[in-house]
Amino acid sequence: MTSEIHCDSLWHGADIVTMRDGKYHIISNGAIAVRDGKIAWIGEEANMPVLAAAKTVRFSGGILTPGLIDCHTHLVFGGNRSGEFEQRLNGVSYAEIAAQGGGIISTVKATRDAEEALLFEQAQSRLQPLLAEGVTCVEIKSGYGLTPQSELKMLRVARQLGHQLPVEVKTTCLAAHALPPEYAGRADDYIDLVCHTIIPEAAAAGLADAVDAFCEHLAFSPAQVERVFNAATQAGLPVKLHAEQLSALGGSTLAARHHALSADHLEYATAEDAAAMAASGTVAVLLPGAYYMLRETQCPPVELFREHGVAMAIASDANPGTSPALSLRLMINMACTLFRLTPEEALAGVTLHAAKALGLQASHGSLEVGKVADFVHWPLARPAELAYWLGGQLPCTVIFRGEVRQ
Ligand code: DI6
Ligand code: FE
Repeated sequence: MTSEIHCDSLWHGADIVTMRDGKYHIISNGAIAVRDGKIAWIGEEANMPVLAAAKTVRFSGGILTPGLIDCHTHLVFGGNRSGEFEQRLNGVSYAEIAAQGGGIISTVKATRDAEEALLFEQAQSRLQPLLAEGVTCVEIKSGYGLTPQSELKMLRVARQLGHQLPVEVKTTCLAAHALPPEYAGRADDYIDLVCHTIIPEAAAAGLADAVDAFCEHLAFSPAQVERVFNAATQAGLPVKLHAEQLSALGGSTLAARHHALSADHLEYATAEDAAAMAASGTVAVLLPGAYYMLRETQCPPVELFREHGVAMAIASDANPGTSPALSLRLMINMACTLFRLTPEEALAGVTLHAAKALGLQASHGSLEVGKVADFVHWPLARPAELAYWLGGQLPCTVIFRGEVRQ
């Protein structure tokens, strides 16, 4: 006797790029059955069991991929720095701009001054283009408030975006992003504030899913980052780190020692860092937008990450200073052209490996039974097209938690 499987919806008529194990693993003429927002069955349509589906959607060809995941953004901020971008291209030096109160501190000032509602509205307008190109999950960091009050304000805005828009949002407390001007010359005192007040308050309010820091000569030292990590662990939060972006300080090895979900940027990472990250399962998040905007010349050591078996993710790093990027698909292209990832590696970088960088690999990032039914239909011949087309808007249908997203 055949037992019918009951489900809410059935999707078929396309090839499925599952991204299981971070590989394409294509199912030709596939079908996906969804129940309670999760994948109840997936496989070749020809092998489908008897299904009673409340709704059936038939695509005429094309491919289905997991929903795209942007695992590193700073989407919430006040103002923007297009004026500085223009000044620099007109020959004004970075030091002169900084002396006029420009750079990251100008974003801190604009973010502190902005009402929560305005921050929400502006972040939403930057998030929309990401959603339109198939993003179903996004991480958003604080880090432009740098006071308990304004860091929590940024995190509340990030949470609200997740509550009001059809997208999964993970929030990260990046209070240790830059030294606020009122703490000039007293970095350790500011780290005290981060460890004793900002992180515990963000954690107690349920506003942070992780803690991040910026480990660099112009930001915080490995010793200061270690204090931040210890505070995060005490608050029960996993850690991540901006590491080895401009110089090799061993931040990624430090992150690995603290079982970090990810170390991000990594242009200057070494073989030792790669080995440490492999041992701890720390994901290497590569950010080609920042590399491009800063006209960096040293690429992250992709070959070392491959050799050591470090999972690589790709993200937008959307921020007003070094990566005003509003397209994750453009980042996929740049990861291939600038960093020499294969299109398959780059797609894994915005699906399974991005999920892993957020601690979500058990529920997101690939199309498998039991995972959340977040997927995208693209009227494309093969997944490499996602890496190939440069800019523009590819048509797509986004299915979020088992429902078509309008
Ligand atoms: N790395 C960066 O490149 C940015 N932050 C970071 O941690 C810079 C952010 C900014 O300039 O606003
Ligand atoms: Fe960043």
